[in-house]
Amino acid sequence: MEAGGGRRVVAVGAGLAGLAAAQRLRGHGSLRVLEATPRVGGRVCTRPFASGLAEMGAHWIHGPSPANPVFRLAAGYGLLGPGAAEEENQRAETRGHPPPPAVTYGSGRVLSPGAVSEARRLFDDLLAAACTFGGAAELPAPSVGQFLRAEIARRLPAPGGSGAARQLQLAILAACLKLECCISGSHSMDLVALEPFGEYVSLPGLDCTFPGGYSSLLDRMLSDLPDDTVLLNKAVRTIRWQGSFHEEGDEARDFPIQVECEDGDIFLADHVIITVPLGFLKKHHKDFFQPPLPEQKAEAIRRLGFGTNNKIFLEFEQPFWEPQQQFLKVVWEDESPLEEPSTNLEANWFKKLIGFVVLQPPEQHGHVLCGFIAGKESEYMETLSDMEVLNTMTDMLRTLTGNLHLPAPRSVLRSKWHSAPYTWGSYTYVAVGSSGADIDTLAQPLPQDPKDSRPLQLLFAGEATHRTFYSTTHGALESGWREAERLNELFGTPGPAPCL
Ligand code: 6YU
Repeated sequence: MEAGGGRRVVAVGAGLAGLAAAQRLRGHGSLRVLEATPRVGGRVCTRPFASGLAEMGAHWIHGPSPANPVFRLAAGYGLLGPGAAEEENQRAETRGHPPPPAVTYGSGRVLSPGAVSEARRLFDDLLAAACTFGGAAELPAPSVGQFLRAEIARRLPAPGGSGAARQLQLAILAACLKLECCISGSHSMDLVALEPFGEYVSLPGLDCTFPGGYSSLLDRMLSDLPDDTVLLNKAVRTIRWQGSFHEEGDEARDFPIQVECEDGDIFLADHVIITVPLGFLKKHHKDFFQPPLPEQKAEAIRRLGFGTNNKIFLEFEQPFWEPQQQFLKVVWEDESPLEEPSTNLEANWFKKLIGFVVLQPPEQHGHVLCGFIAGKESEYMETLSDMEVLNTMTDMLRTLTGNLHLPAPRSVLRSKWHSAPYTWGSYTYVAVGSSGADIDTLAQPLPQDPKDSRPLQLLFAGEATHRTFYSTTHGALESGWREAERLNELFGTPGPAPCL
């Protein structure tokens, strides 16, 4: 049986959005999900490392609470640890930051927790203020970064008394800005638009991880699909739409869409759900679609931001941190958000690293730190060898801890999302010059005319198409369900019961 009484559906990409769409269209026999790489999951990618697992992409369920579809699905599958089920955890408002306890290293010493939390409180207040400009007639600055820096200059005027205390506050605020770059996946917060910044919705709940790895969710979703639904190593080269492509055989007929793969395979379809990352669309949309996308959609693709956030995992023989410490933060004491950052990537790339999450529990993972680094420095890191990264991390940690004999890590593993040819970056942000409306435009199906006799030829899903949950797994999941439901409605067939 073919989808919706003979209609044929292809989904491009088997990340969360692609598998979510397949999940909701399940039962429609002709559905095919074409995935370029040898595995499902896309930016959800769990790898073995040390004695445990390393998440190369998505790490946490951000806001694990009933409003989060990833949380509901994972909990329904029984994939979460006992902590995640506690109602107290589900109510916590953390805005996505890893919880304390943390230690903050300055340049060769541990910084006073009081000084760190004073600066952090100021930053959190400013960040909350940055979320209040939705629909404002006049903006104090075009970008989040410019707004924050102007406010920092206003709140911390040039010193009368203790210049050293002010410099420390500025250095901590510079580190807060770098953390925000990782969260937004942008090189600088000066690239992130101020007006729509508050549109992103943070769900309540203490961020949690998957004890069996994030990929356990994708594996589970895949196992629910009929065999042969997902075809791996099947990179799509061109999608020809608004055409008339004839198929011979018992039920010979014309299809409006021809999907051509890099290996020469051809799939004819009535509907294609495109879930490739925005980074891929930015690079390839002109040749990927024939005819090309309407100008409005192409503009949205150009305007929206897609930056890099990478991880560096370091395995140690023995921990140099205390057992209760879960986050090692980094502050370079001579830095300030009021000065231009260094552009010498070769000499200073490592200074963009915000710190390390300690993978828990050590009985499962060994003694492993997971560092986060965003932006051009992160992209430069991808060009280095493992040994160069390991040596730089060792030198950096020796400088930060003041222990020149700190043993080097035993091994290193890092992500390289910027050079991944089917991703080209990490996740979406709303860049200066774009707005939430661009996300909606990207999400609109084609052809635009709802009265077209062959409607919903191209449908668009993926995290970049979710106006309030962009950049997250729950945004990706919900977008896949959304586009499947759009087709189910057209077919007049309800999808399978939603998973919880
Ligand atoms: C989250 C988190 N997280 C860290 C890092 C990264 C991401 N995210 P996919 O790319 O998965 O699938 C598309 C598929 O298409 C893929 O398999 C391709 O191979 C395939 N494809 C491409 N071209 C093709 C072709 N031509 N033919 C066939 N196939 C093709 N999200 O919830 N928690 O902790 C993190 C993190 C390093 C890289 C993350 C996190 C983002 C998610 O991973 C991501 O959104 C989804 O997996 C995407 O799924 P998809 O299906 O759309 O695409 C105010 C404000 C702030 C806004 N940001 C705040 C939130 C911060 C986000 N959190 C990030 C933090 C971490 C650590």
